[in-house]
Amino acid sequence: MPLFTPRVFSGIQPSGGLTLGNYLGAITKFVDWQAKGTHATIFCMVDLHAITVPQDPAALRRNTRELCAGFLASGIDPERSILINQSQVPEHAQLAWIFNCVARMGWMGRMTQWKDKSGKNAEAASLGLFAYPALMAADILVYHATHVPVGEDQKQHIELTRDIAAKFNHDYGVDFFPMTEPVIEGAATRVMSLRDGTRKMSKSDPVDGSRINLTDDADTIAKKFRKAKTDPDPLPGEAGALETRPDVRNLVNIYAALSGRDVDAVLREKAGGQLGHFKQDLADLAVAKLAPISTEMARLMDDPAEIDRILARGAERARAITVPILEKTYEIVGMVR
Ligand code: AQP
Repeated sequence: MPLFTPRVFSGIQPSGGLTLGNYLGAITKFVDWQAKGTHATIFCMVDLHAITVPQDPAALRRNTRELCAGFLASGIDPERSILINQSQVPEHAQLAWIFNCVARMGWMGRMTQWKDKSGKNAEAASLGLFAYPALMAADILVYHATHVPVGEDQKQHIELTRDIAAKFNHDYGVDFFPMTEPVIEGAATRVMSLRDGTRKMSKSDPVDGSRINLTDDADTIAKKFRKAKTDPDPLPGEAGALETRPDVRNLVNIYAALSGRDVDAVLREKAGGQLGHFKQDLADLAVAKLAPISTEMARLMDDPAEIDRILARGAERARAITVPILEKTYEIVGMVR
C-alpha cells in the first residue's frame, strides 16, 4: 500500500441538538486528536446525511450552525482543524455516487442502522437512508482519512468503508484508497438512554428526558439525571457487578467519562453509595463540564454570520484535499476529464 498522510476525519449529523452521547462518544475524542497534533484533523457537520430522514429546512439550517457552535465551544479550533459542512464540499456527494456503484445491495441491507431506522416499513424509507454508508465512506475516503474516531454504533459503517475501499482498489487494480481504522476508545463509546439503558441515547429520540442536550440548563440536567431509570440497590464495588444493571452501568460510565477516570476507580470510591446521592454527584459534574460549553454556544449563535465565515473558510481548505482525490478517482474509473 502507498504511504498515506495520517489524517483523521469524523462527522456528526445536524439532525437535532447535540447530546451528551455525541459529546462523550465523539467530540471529546475529536478534541484529543486535535491536541495530539500527530494527524491532520477534519471535522464535519454531515447535513446530507441528516436529510436521509425528513428535516424541516429552517430547523436543519439552525441545527447545522448550532452544531458548528458546539464543535467550537467544545474546543475545536478552526485554524488547527478543518471544520466543514458536508454539502459545502461537493466532492463528498460526487465520490458517494462512485461508491454507490462499488458497494453491493446485500452489504447495505445488512447494516444494523438501516434495519433500525427503516423499521418495519423499509419500502417507504428513502433511497438515501439505504445508501447512507456509501456516502459515509465517501466522507472519509475523499480525504484518504486513515483514522476515524466514532462511537460504538458506527463501527459497522467503518468496516463497510474498508470493504468499499478494498473492492474499489481490487476492481481497478490500484492501491488508491487506504484501509481506514476506526478508533473507539474510552468509558463512553455507547452512552445509553436515561430512560432505557438498553437503547442508545439519540438526538432524535422523541422523549427529551431520555437524553442530556448540550443546551440544557443546570436545573434540566439535574432533573433528567434524578428521573433517570435505575434500581433500588446501592452501587457495587466493581464493574462486573453492573453487567445485569444496564441503567446503572450507563450512569457510572457517564460519570467515569466526564471525570476522566476509569469505571473501576469510580466504583472503588462510590461502592455502597445510594443511587440518589450518586445521581446528584453526577448532575453536579455534568453541569460543571457542560455549562461553559452551552454558554459559549449561545454566544456563538448570536453571530451566525461568523459561523458561516468559518464554514466557508473550512470548505475552501477542505477542497484543496478533496478536489485532487476526486479527480484522480474519476481518472481511475475512466471518466473523460
Ligand atoms: N449515545 C451515543 N454514545 C456514544 N457515541 C454516540 N454517538 C452518537 N450517539 C452516541 C456518536 O456521535 C457521532 C455522531 O453521530 P451522528 O449524529 O452522526 O449519528 P448517530 O450515531 O445516529 O447519532 P444520534 O444522536 O443517534 O442521531 P440520530 O438520532 O439523528 O440518529 C458518531 O461518532 C456516533 O458514534
